[in-house]
Amino acid sequence: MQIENYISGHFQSAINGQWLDMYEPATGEVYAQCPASDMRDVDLAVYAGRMAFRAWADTPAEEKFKILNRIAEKIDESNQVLAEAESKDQGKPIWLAKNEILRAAQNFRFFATAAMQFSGESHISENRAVNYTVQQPIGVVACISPWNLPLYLFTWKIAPALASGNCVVAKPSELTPMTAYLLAKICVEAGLPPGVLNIIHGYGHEVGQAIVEHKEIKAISFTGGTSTGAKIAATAAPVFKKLSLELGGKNPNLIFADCDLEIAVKTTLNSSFMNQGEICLCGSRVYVESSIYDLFKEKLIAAVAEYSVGDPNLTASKLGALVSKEHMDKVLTYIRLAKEEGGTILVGGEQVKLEGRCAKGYFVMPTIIEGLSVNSRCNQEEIFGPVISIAPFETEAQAIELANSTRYGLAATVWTEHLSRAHRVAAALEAGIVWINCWLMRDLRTPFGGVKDSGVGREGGFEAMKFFTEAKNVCIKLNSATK
Ligand code: TXE
Repeated sequence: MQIENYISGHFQSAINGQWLDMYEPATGEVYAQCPASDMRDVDLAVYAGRMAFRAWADTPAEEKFKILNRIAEKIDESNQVLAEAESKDQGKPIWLAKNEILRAAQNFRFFATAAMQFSGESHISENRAVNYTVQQPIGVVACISPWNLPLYLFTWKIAPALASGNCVVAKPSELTPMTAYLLAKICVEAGLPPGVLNIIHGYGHEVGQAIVEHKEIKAISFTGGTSTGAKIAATAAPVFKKLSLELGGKNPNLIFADCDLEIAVKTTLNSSFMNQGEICLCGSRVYVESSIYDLFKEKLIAAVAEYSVGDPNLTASKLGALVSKEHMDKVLTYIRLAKEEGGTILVGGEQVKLEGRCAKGYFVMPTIIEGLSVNSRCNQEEIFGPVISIAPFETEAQAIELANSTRYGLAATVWTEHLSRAHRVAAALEAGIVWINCWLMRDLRTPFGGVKDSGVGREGGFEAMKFFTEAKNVCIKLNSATK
């Protein structure tokens, strides 16, 4: 099976006729191909966006709402098909994919409404002038997304870009292009005008780089690795393109002795290992107040035993396959490094060899490592797999210091029933998102993004609508009373 680029409302292969193989992580087999596009396909897509821009920008907000909401409805109608495709392409369990596809529809529904709510401001200057701010769409913008939550993160960028009146050139990860291709088909069915959204496939360092370099693309919304984000910034900054960079994380999970222990253990299991640990918001460094350290550790280890790794098609599988052989090898290398750095593997630490159709799949046990120093590479670098480190802390101050001890600052989780402590710790943490007594609770109106090496800018709600528009202030002088 060969999937195609979606440009100007049509499906077509790359101009160069090149293809790249798509693997099913659960079986290690090639199951399809996607275009290996290059600069020429980007030129076509940008031209299509330019041709469609004025009509789309001028489309009344209610009409934009109807089309974007229709896309949301069609995503919901295709939930099972999209979930199976996502699971096959990325390796995650189907039950988890179904939830993510639900959230992809919510992205389109949420920003469909934003199209009708988003507006500018006005300022009256002491009766001498009226100022009004217009949020004008930028034109043709780029959305580049990663392989961990493919359709969810793809729609998270595309929906606000379209709702704010832009035309889009979008590139999913070459590791997980399938649901982006299926979304293109849904957009045709929903009546999205040709050229408003253009989806091109291919390698990041080729067609991704070509998108970033294209002189007509004035804003780039990117989610992916910190090193890639730096490369994109180096290309885009000298030509003053707007950048939204959602990058890596190494998120702390602080467990205080006064927490609700059962809930903290149960949620920590998910925040540590959900989606095979391939979520930038996962809490990969667990710090526990020393008075409950042994008890918490014992309960967490016991709970991990229930967290089965298996065929993503099976409902019983909590964890599926990692996204690629290269990524599995990277994660296993970090586990070996952890031992060299003095860590002790409390549970897991091995590749999982399954039988039958998954015998050649990329599976790794959920792994808990104890005894790593705060500055060890395994505590400083994003592993992005089902691997966490655990360690005790003595005081609140020490917990905060440990939490803030990496180059990243994306998210943090705090478990305490002490109200003042919750606010105090949240204020002190270097993170863009802090969850107290919960994890991954998401309100799409809230700002989403990190500090330090976790990125630049915020997505979500009107933050996203502002990113994809330029604010213009118009100041009208009021004539004096005599005229
Ligand atoms: O990201 P990449 P990957 C982290 C995690 C993971 C690492 C690499 O540590 O191991 O990033 O993951 C495109 N110009 N996160 O390989 O390489 C690429 O084709 C333009 C955290 O997915 O950054 C893909 O579409 N585009 C992250 C997208 O960028 C380029 C989630 C992401 O690829 C490009 C995923 C270039 N030069 C990974 N090079 C999070 N914060 O959620 C690549 N791309």
